[in-house]
Amino acid sequence: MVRRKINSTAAGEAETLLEKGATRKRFSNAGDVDHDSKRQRPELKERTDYSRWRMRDDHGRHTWHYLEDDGQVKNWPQSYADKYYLGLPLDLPELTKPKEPLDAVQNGLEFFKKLQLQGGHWGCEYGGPMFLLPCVVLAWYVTKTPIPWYYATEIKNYLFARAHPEDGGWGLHIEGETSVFGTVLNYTVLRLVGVDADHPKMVKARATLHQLGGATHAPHWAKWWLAVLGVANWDIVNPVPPELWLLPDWVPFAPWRWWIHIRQVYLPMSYLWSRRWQAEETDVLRSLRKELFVEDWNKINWSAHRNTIHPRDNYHPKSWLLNVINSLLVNVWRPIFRTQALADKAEAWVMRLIEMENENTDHADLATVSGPMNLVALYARGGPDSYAVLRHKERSHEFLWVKDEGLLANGTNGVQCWDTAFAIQAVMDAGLTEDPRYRTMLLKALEFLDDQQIRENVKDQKKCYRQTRKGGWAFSNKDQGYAVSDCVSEALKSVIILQKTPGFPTLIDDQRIFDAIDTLLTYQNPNGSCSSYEPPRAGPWMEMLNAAEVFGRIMVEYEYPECTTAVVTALSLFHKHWPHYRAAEVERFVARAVAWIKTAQRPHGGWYGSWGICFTYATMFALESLSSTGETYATSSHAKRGCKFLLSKQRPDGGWSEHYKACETGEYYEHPTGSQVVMTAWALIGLMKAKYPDKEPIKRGIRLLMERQQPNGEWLQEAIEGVFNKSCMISYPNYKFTFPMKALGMFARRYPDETVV
Ligand code: LAN
Repeated sequence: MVRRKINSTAAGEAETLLEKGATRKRFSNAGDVDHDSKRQRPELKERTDYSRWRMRDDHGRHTWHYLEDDGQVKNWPQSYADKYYLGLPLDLPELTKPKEPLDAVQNGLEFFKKLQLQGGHWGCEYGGPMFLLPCVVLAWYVTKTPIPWYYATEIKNYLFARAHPEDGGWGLHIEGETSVFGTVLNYTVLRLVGVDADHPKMVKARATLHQLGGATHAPHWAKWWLAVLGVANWDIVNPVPPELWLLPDWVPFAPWRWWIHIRQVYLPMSYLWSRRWQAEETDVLRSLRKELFVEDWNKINWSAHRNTIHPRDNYHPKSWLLNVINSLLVNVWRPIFRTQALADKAEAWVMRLIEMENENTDHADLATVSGPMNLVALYARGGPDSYAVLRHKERSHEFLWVKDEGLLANGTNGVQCWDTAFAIQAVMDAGLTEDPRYRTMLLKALEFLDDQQIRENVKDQKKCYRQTRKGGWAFSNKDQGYAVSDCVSEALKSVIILQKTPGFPTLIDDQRIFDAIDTLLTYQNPNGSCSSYEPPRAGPWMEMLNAAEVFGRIMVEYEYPECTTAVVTALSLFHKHWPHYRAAEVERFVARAVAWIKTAQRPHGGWYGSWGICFTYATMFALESLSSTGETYATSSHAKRGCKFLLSKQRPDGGWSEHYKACETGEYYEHPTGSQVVMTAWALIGLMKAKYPDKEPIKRGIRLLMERQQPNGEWLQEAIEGVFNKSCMISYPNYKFTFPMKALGMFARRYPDETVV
């Protein structure tokens, strides 16, 4: 059983070879990265041959493969999707130029259809954050995982492509200004994959890093990684005591109350902190001690730099309370009261929680920070050969993505369910679900959602503090298995829409739909709103304990208009078709949720968005919530103010273009590069949902969407679309298809006689 699983992916191939002791044979000729300080480091190649990369989809598990063998290349041709991801020409014919918005949707679908994967969903790069690839590569390095030359080469290419054009450093995310966090970690990655310290780009990046104060000025997470590498002393890392997990549940700040991401990250972080675990020394690690610091490494007063941080990295300065707690933990708790027995007990419980995460996700883990960190913790616990370590290594490949610029790490193991749900809805909004041209595509998409529905709650749900999830959908895939309020909702809506369309089969029976509803109904907060993974388990005051410095709003769940709206619309659609199932609860839920939406409106009329940029995104959702209970421009002052807000931001060319600075500051900012198709689509959808009566401004936006569409039906990538924790941006490349198509389709149905261009 174990063996079969381990054999199942590309990484599996590597691991199996590793077990057989054949790794060297496979990788050494190819110049894989060498971790043994006694051996010579290989030369990196300029680039790989892009015609040899393939993305394999196995039930929504995505892994990239580089085919070195010509026979394999022939037997496994590149798909359109592969070529598209890699930026290779698709050679698709020009389509008839659209006259009407509906033609534009059809051209868009013609293109998008070709990108559908065999398993019925869509793939995409899900990059943006610049600290994720380091998590994967550093975890591999310290666990002595061979990194094949083609990965190393494309990692180098990606990081060089994404270095700041002027100062050569890296930011928190791809569009951000250079920070110590981004530069320390990505510089380290480059060195570990074999780039020389004398490389001109490294010299430049190092100079920038030193100007910013060097690694002593890095934020907590970077210091933690450097301590794990042995490039910094553990004394520079603010405390991450695992014994917090021993606190009784009633304690107001007990970790089970934190936001799921922070509590999952805290587990391996605290385990390794507690053990002060460090990787085996190598030449390159020794050299990094000289390269990353301005100070003479041997003379650094490590503990004096626990709180040193460059202002650019200090988005959320630590509270006075946290500083006091940290200092007590360092000076009193650890040296005087923390017995070994207590540390052992805490480590054991934290490890047990990691093991439960292993079981519940088949070692895929929640996301790209906790996953790699868990790998290191499991390696530190049981050495290189345990099943948990091997399976983690194998699954870590699912975080990776290859694109024209090189190889990066995605924010999660993909966007499968989420993008598929929106693709179905775009077709629905255009009234094309019964069109035979899209039947196969839609049927495959439905089959995918059928396959990906989560059928059971996690084992020991209470013990590991997980939310009910039965009947739900995750953002990415079932393996990851974390239901999210809006992911469940969007997937459920799409399933209902298709299953209620004549000619589509009922793959998901009523009971499974009810399971989804039962889970959704657990998501409402006392004030009527919805959060993401769980209802909040503590208040925003918990940010006083936010130690990460680089992110805001990370410690607990908050209330989100986006998530709330998704649940409202899913419940409303469900209620229409099943008017008797938990009817009173459903109605009450919707009424309270919409009432909450009104309270969250800002004085300027917009709503603050937490997962897309920013007011435009959330205002679209909020207006949809209002319209679901009949509140539109004509009937509701809230809808009216929302429309006015959007219209006040329309640009002379008819588009919208909010900049990510809005997420950081809470004020609307214009993007310097001008109108963006995704943002324009969001604003138009919001206006149309609110039934804004004047079609002229809407028509101008629609015209912009049509003008930006390429002759083959696609739209090109523009500025970054998504965000998390206020400060970090993340790409949603499929939004440039799904939202413009939705907006165009809605327009076509509302104004069937308009030609626009
Ligand atoms: C995501 C991606 C999807 C997103 C939506 C469904 C769009 C949203 O409506 C709810 C929240 C959710 C599920 C979400 C939460 C935070 C994630 C997982 C991410 C933005 C993708 C990456 C991010 C994760 C926290 C990255 C790792 C970084 C840490 C700070 C731990």
